[in-house]
Amino acid sequence: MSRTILIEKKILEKNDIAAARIRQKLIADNTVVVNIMSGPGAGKTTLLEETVRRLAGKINVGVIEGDIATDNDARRVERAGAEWVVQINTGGACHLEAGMIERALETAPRGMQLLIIENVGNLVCPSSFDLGDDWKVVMASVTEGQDKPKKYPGMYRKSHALVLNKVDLAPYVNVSPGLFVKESLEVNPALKVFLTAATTGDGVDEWCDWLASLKKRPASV
Ligand SMILES: Nc1nc2c(ncn2[C@@H]2O[C@H](COP(=O)(O)OP(=O)(O)OP(=O)(O)O)[C@@H](O)[C@H]2O)c(=O)[nH]1
Ligand SMILES: [Mg+2]
Repeated sequence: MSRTILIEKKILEKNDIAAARIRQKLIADNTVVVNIMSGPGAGKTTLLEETVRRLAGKINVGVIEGDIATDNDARRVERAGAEWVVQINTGGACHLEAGMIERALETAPRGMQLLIIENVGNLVCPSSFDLGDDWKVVMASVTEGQDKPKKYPGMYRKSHALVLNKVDLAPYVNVSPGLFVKESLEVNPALKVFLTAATTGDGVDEWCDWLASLKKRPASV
């Protein structure tokens, strides 16, 4: 085995051990963990702001924000009313790792029902790292173009749901949301699909209903 592959294998093994510890820790409170991944700027934080506003008073939601730099996203979600938010700055790494989530959880309150993790904006690396999550969500925006699901299939294959955002812009960028969804389902037919315009709120209620209905998945799945 070449040295590069060996090092990559070791990094992923270390990550998996930390992810297992996270699952063990969160099982006590039955906290459902959702990992949202997308390319930069698809609208993750905008959707989270709307989500936090809608779920306030119904579900106890915590948020972990992942970015290379700045705490802008944590401040946005906090302003929207999130009870517990932590910003992770990776300092250059293009994805979150389980060890980072473990450290962030040290200050988490008890009784969190839903933990939403916004991963670093990147369509490739984040899906390789288990964060102790129960549900993985790939978010895309129509402005990326409908060829992206097949060009970046890994994240689509590993996800349970697709949020196709910025549908309000579809007429201006010559993209068909229906075709985008079709291309996505050809990569992963099991994806649960949401069409949203996070800035206008379109489709966000359906997304929030789904989040509120989620159960923890067995650790082995
Ligand atoms: N027209 C339109 N603009 C949107 C929509 N959702 C988000 N935006 C805009 O897209 C830009 C990026 O949104 P963010 O929510 O910061 O995206 P993000 O995925 O969190 O970005 P990173 O965390 O940097 O990867 C902002 O200017 C938003 O106002 C939408 O549904 N329609
Ligand atoms: Mg963001």
